[in-house]
Amino acid sequence: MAIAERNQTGVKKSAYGASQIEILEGLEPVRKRPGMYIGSTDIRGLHHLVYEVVDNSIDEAMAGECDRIVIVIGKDNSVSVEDNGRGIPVEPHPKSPKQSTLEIVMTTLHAGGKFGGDGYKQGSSGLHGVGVSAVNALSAHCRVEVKRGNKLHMQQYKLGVPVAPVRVIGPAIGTGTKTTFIPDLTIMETGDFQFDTLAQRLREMAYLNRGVTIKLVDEREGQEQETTFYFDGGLKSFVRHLNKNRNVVMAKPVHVEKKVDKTLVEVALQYNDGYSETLFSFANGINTVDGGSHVTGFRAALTRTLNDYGRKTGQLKEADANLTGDDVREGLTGAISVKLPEAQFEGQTKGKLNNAEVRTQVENVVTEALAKYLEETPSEGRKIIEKCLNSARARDAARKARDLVRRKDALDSTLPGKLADCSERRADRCELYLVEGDSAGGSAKQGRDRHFQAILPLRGKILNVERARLDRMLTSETIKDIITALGTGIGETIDYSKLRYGRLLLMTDADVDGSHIRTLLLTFFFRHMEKLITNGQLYIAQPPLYRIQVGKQRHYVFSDAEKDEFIARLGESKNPAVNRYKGLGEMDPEELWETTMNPATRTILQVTIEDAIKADETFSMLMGDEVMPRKRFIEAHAKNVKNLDV
Ligand code: 0RA
Repeated sequence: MAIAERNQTGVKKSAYGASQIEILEGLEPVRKRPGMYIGSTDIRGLHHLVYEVVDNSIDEAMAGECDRIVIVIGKDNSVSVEDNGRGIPVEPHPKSPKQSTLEIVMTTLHAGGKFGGDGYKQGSSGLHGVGVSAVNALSAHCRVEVKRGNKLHMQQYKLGVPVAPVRVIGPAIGTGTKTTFIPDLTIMETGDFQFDTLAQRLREMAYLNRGVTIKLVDEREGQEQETTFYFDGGLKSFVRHLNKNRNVVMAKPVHVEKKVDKTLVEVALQYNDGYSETLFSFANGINTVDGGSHVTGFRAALTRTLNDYGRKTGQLKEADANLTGDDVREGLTGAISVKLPEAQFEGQTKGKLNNAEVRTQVENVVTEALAKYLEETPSEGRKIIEKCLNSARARDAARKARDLVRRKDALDSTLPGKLADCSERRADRCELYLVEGDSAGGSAKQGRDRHFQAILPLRGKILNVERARLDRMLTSETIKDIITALGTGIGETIDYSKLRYGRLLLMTDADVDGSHIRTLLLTFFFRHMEKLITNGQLYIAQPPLYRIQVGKQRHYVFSDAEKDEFIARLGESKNPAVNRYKGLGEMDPEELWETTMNPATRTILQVTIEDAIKADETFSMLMGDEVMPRKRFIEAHAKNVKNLDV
């Protein structure tokens, strides 16, 4: 047994081994400032602990030494990660001959990297490889078992401090490493691992490491479940998955994996007949949300290769302008992964790859693979170029439509006739309600505070088109009215400084039509005025579903469950009059003001970019040709009003 003493940070120190003290000092900073090492101590940080341990096994898989990783959430709220790699070395470390390498790895900050040779280092969610020692430091209890040289070695730790030296506890067949930890809840705010969150990230890791089986098991009482990820196709499987609700233009994704110098480049892409781009990029397993040199190289290759090919086949005529980057992005689904020894990240969130050499490496790999694909499958090549030409034409038409909107603006700066504007002129104090239907629009106009609230009624179906694209959206009178009312213009020349309202509120009925209109509007804002969303200026108004009148008192509730609860609480003697609103139009101006517009009493939901992305996905599903998902969606949502927030 180790004799424990306390230092000033409350870390219990084991008293064995003089050299130990130095190393223990090494883990103190992690417990002092956990946020610096794992991002936060909330649920995200908790999951980060798991990813950190899994990353080490992924490193071993990347080295080609491991093809199976099993993660188990235990009954005791522990997590164990087991792999069939070579096992962390247990031999004395050359630089510290009295200590097992395993112990140094577990108790020294950043030790992982030093022992990993010149392999690629995997990283998690923006915090790159702080090492399993950080997890150890933040664990009430941790245990590592290593199968190596036909022996099972083991060491245990408390708060990162070894309980005893590494020991052999039995024989072993095969090799591998198993790390089990229970987070220290005096530092971590929660120990409640979320199966679905872990599964999502592990799935991503499986896509990025083809041929590796990743299994997640939940053994906690009452929530027993498991899932296994294995993707032989790597990023090709990923792209197929992303396109699963869309109509693809190519039978199979183009897929290439190639090593250039020390960089491993993997790319998969497949066009669909939609109008947006879905592009994921990773560097050493980290999702590079802000792109970087690998994405730049990819885009350059795509534009150049498609132009070259279009010219060669004659689909692109001499008089035609080159396809632009935007033209080749429409309907593109792609995934890029690079693995390199010294990845450099930049930006606030470290989400952008900075290594300049990667640009040409990716560009060359993609150019070669794509040119070959186009040569070998000319029928697909033709379809892709045709699609890009369509995008170019649409962009041209959109430009003309936009000019029209602008010219109209210049000649006649009057606001839409249906707009009931507010009297306040300072945009940041103004709100614009976009209201479904003329009748609700009328109530809103009467009920509002005209000083700062403006109303624009939206009549009927906003867009009665099967396939909404920018040019068609812009021909919709309703969308033109919205753009004119907002004052920003649209497209490349959009000017947010001209925005006439600080806040935009979508007010639609709680039925299928309402949800359709809301999905369309969210998609429009997501695709054409994304900044309104990222600035947090877009909201969804929440009109009540029921009015419950008891005597002279009126109460409003927002769901069936709330209504049932309210009535149950009233008890037997009361006789409430319950009124279900079929639409906003049934509310009189006072009710609309009180429940949905008065800042003091209303509930409004801020639209996040995730909401908008979901709406965009729903939109593409609703507009797509696949009938079943659309039918299922409409059936599911016709019943359940709560889920209409798509
Ligand atoms: C460096 C060298 C060797 C194995 C590992 C790292 C290793 C680390 C981890 C962490 C989790 N699972 C792991 N599996 C392996 C072994 C080198 C050799 O045997 O020659």
